[in-house]
Amino acid sequence: MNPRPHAIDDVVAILRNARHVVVFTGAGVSAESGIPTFRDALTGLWERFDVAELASADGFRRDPELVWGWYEWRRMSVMRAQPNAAHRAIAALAREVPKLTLVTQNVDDLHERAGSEGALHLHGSLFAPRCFECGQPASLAHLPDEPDGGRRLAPPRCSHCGGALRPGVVWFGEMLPEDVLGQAFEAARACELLLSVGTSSVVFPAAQIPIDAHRAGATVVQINPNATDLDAIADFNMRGTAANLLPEFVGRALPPT
Ligand code: BV8
Ligand code: ZN
Repeated sequence: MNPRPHAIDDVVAILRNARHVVVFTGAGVSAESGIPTFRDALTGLWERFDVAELASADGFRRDPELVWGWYEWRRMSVMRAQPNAAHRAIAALAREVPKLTLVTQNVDDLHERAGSEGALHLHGSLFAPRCFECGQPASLAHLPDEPDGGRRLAPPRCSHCGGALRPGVVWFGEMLPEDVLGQAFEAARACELLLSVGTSSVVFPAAQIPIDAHRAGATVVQINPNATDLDAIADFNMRGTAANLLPEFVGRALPPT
């Protein structure tokens, strides 16, 4: 269902007058680049595992080759994907509004490849592995090895201590990077408008960002084809996809080039 036309006009008017806009993204913003969202990613070969088996330190300790293989498969699919119109619209918006803070739960680099700078990655990145033992950052072979057979892949070894490398993401049960999370909450409490794009709003503390923006008096606009827990507090719930709706907002809010 397309959002009510006047609702888009209202949001465009707010966007035009906002001094500080926060854009808060989840896996849905990369869906139209062909990247499965977090729950979709647990399909196919991995459908018999639950998230705790793959996206947790215990899961990695239990089976490092399964977990490393899953993340390398995801990194490979990101490297083969392209940013979509939603990523590009967010990058264009940042060039036009006085201040834009991009806060993402995503671990892909599609915002950066679309031209966004300084994105706050609450849950880390597929492109910043580190040693599971000593924490030493490591670099990865440009293209991952093709995970063999059932997608199992032995993690490379740390050059410093010989420990296994782990993905540079925040797993369930792990703390988010404190400085990044602090900056995200600060922006949420200072902005006039927060656009929540493509997130199920179920994972905390990230899901607290739009709630704090709302409590601080910001207008909260949600873009998602489905209902989420954020529906209850969003001022506008736009039922649609990121690559369709964001370019429309941005196109109407920005002066014609
Ligand atoms: C922590 C990186 C504390 C890894 C991820 C109860 C209350 C509060 C907390 C908890 C609680 N119970 C458990 C917890 C803790 C837990 C949590 O929140 N669990 C949830 C399940 C309840 N949180 C944690 O563990 C966090 N750490 O709390 O530490 C602590 C305290 C003491 C000591 C130590 C620690 C850490 C959470 C981070 C986990 N890592 N990602 C990786 O990527 O592998 S989270 C991961 O799942 C994603 O990053 C994403 O944020 C989240 C949800 O995944 P998805 O649903 O796929 O993605 P998304 O949410 O973005 O949803 C997709 C949406 O897009 C859908 O709504 C869909 O409709 C929409 N969509 C689809 N297509 C489109 C679209 N939208 C627009 N356009 C489209 N085309
Ligand atoms: Zn090490």
